[in-house]
Amino acid sequence: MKYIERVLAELNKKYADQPEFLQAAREVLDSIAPAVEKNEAVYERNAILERIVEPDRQIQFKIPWVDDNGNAHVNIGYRVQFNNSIGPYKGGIRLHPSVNPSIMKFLGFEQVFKNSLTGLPIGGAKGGSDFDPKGKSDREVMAFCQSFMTELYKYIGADVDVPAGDIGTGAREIGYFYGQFKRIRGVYEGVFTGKGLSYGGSLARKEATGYGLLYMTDELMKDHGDTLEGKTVVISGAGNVAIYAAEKATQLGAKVVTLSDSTGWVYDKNGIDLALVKDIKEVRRARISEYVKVHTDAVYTEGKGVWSVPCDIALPCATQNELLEDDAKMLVANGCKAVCEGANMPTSLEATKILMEGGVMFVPGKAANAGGVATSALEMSQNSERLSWSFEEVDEKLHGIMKNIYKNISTTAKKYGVEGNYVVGANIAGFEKVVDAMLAHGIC
Ligand code: NDP
Ligand code: 2IT
Repeated sequence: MKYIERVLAELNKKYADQPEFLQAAREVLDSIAPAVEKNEAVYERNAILERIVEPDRQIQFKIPWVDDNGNAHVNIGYRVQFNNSIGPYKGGIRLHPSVNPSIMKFLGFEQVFKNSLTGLPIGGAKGGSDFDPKGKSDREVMAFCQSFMTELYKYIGADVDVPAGDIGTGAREIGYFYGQFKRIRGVYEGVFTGKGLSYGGSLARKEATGYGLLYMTDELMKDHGDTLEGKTVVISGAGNVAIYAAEKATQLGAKVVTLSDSTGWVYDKNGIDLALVKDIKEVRRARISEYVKVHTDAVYTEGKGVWSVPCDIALPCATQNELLEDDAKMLVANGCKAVCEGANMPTSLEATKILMEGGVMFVPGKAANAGGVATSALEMSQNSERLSWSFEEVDEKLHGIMKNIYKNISTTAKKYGVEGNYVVGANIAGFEKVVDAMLAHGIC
């Protein structure tokens, strides 16, 4: 595969300082080899790979804001508009101190393939800032969000680029972003998704990523003659994705025994009490350690550790590279049957290899967590027709979309002779649709 190797070598040289982006690019390029091979001459002549790994544009800007003591601060804001071949740019806004150009680019790149897999007309983008909402007052978060949008509004629009939530960006932040956009632009349009229900949000968007992850896991189990009923599930994270993954897993008859945050993790052998977690995380914005103050027989441990708990199914739902080689070895040794990624790229390349070689079924994030952005696209549709669908209607569509994604990635894997390899299936299926549009559009 000379073409892929050349493009990867060039990327490694050009972006040596962007490890997360290189990791995401390597995973995709390595696994699409059988599809590229079939069309190598056409792809190479049209520089398809060189064009697909380079964002259309990357915007970086200054975000000055004032804290409650009157002191000014400056954060960096980003929007990476990666590829709009199949629809307007679409992807979340991450607010976390670790945000940098490499993380923005890896997330934007993944989003291109994920959005393609949803079957809906959305291109790929990502944005964010190194601002940390943790420990800030509501007024400070508002000041930051207004300053962020005062720059970003120039580059987005309902038919141009539609941001949404991600780590650190929830209902509160989206409200402030949307309010400032409306104030500056003077238009009321579906420029954001994940909006509140009173101003154009969609029912079931809050639940969509976690629910979608479980619809995918359910399809996977059923396809292998099994169910979620009675299974022990280990989940990392305690945010939007983790909470609603735990909720749907419980509804489908499984028992979720762990959740975590960046400080530590809880193990509750009786099954996680989700009403309590929602109160701790969604209402009080507190640490997961609060859990054991109520459930004194549950165990709280500082640091990482959820993957050491024996389980049937593991769902990483916190952040990138949170499931590494040793974790994968423990999961295999403990007889874990499936790992489905709720987060974006939570499993390192080495860990993925260990899991797959160890017989663990593995569904990558771009397929498994696509329910969030798919429901965002449903929110865009509702905004366009100025109607709101019922929870059941949206949830049913989400369920159908996740079933289709599973079918698509499993038949694609089969078609290329690697049955059960959902990494290859997802990457090729996502890639082929985008490339088809890129070829149709000419060199642009
Ligand atoms: P939230 O901010 O709601 O929750 C994130 C959770 O992960 C928190 O419990 C947080 O702990 C933990 N976490 C975040 N960063 C780290 C870190 N560096 N180390 C350890 N723990 C960490 O985010 P979401 O639930 O929305 O997102 C979780 C993942 O899912 C991300 O990878 C995101 O990109 C992905 N995703 C999100 C979608 C969505 O619709 N929201 C859609 C598809 C994917 P703490 O609070 O202590 O920081
Ligand atoms: O990673 C993701 O898919 C998201 N954070 C959701 C993006 C969206 O536009 O809903």
